[in-house]
Amino acid sequence: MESLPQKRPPEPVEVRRVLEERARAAGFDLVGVTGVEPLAEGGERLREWQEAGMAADMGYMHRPVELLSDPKKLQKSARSVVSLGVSYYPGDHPENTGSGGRVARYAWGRDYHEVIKARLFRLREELEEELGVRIKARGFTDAVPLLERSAAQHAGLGFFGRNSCLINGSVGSYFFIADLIMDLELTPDPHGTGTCGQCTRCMDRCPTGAIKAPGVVDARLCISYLTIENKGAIPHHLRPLVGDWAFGCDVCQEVCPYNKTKATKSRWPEFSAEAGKGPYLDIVETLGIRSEDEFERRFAGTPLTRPGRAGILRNCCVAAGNLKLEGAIPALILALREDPSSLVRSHAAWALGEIGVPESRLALGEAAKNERDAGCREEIALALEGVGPDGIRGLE
Ligand code: B12
Ligand code: SF4
Ligand code: SF4
Repeated sequence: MESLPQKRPPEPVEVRRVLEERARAAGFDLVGVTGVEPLAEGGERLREWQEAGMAADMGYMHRPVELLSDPKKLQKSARSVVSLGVSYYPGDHPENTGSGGRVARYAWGRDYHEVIKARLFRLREELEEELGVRIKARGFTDAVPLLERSAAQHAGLGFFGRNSCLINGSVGSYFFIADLIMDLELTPDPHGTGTCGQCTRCMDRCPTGAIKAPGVVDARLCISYLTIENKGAIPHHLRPLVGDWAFGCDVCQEVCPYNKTKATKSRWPEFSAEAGKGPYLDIVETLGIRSEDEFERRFAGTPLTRPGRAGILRNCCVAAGNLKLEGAIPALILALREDPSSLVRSHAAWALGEIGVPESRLALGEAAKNERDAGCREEIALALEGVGPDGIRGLE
């Protein structure tokens, strides 16, 4: 039987040109390409990070270094890694008027996983059409086991800041990284370069001292981990340092001179404050969410579903305690009495102790008699110790 004429694969340099054009038209701010060789230096740094316990209990970050640093493990036939950057910068937080739980900028709008994935698939289809070839590709952002910052640095998207974020000299660091691993050969880009110079602002200003060395963040101390990935209690000694952050943390990016001068607002409407929950959660309102269904109804389609209902309420308790939010006392008392989650009840007890007015002491005393969970009873006792018989905090 006569074989069909084989279509010649397009030249790598031509594919690179078409990619650039299409990716920019699709709204990506940064486009780069690298090969599929293992990310050796990133892998080495990952190994040290894991061995030092800095991955905390994030199961997916304990996977073997060989897997996380090798794009070919994700797709055997892969020949190139396309790394894309999209700015999510939605602007700066307005002043907290006193009752808000602060949300990190990347989470103000719609869930970026879904939003970006849809555009990645469209981009692949457009490339197939324009180049006239079938492309086998995997497209993802923040969802599969690959050192995305390392791959992006290899692809020329930027350099590693001391805060460990990838910084681009023209747009700063408020951008998501997305990847298309493809079986098509493209001309690679030179590695990203740049430097922090003498600056150490992020290390000096991190509220919890989580940046242990340049480019090394100990997740166990990072507010982003504590409020998002962490499923359990926020350690007592760290609670006061969390401040009013209710989801994530931007401090090490806010202080960065690259962001002060280069951050430009995202062109994607999905990442604007109006598209999602915006810069603050209403703490009192959030503390009243008692069921998973109601939580889903309010937060579905935003990144805030990640820590789950109990996680978000836990965070709001901590923010209320740190803000000494007397207006939240009735909501905290209800949470302490009625919430089905012991995680929420114990953090509500802590917050009431922090606010430390006679009303909180009464509520804590009553809860001490009725609480069945041993961990919560301990939290209540600690909170009562802190608030003297007159309702004034006595341990400061
Ligand atoms: C686990 C994780 C976290 C953890 C741990 C963060 C950390 N720094 O390790 C926690 C929950 C704390 C977290 C927080 C945040 N995250 Co996060 N996170 C990830 C995830 C899933 C893996 C990161 C990882 O591999 N960590 C392990 C360490 C060892 O790797 P690394 O931090 O990337 O560090 C690299 C450098 O050290 C580099 N390196 C190599 N050579 C050299 C040389 C020098 C000189 C230096 C300095 C570094 C360096 O090698 C390492 C390995 O790649 C990635 C997505 C992904 N799959 O990659 C997103 C990701 C890193 N997160 C992201 C974001 C947006 C955030 C937050 C800003 C969210 C927020 N506002 O709360 C914060 C930022 C905190 C911070 N300063 O890092 C973006 C970052 C985009 C960018 N421009 O850098 C990513 C890439 C997700 C995405 N697809 O967009 N995150
Ligand atoms: S995100 Fe916040 S807590 Fe984490 S390293 Fe940056 S400043 Fe520190
Ligand atoms: S704040 Fe300074 S040290 Fe930190 S990442 Fe930005 S430039 Fe680098």
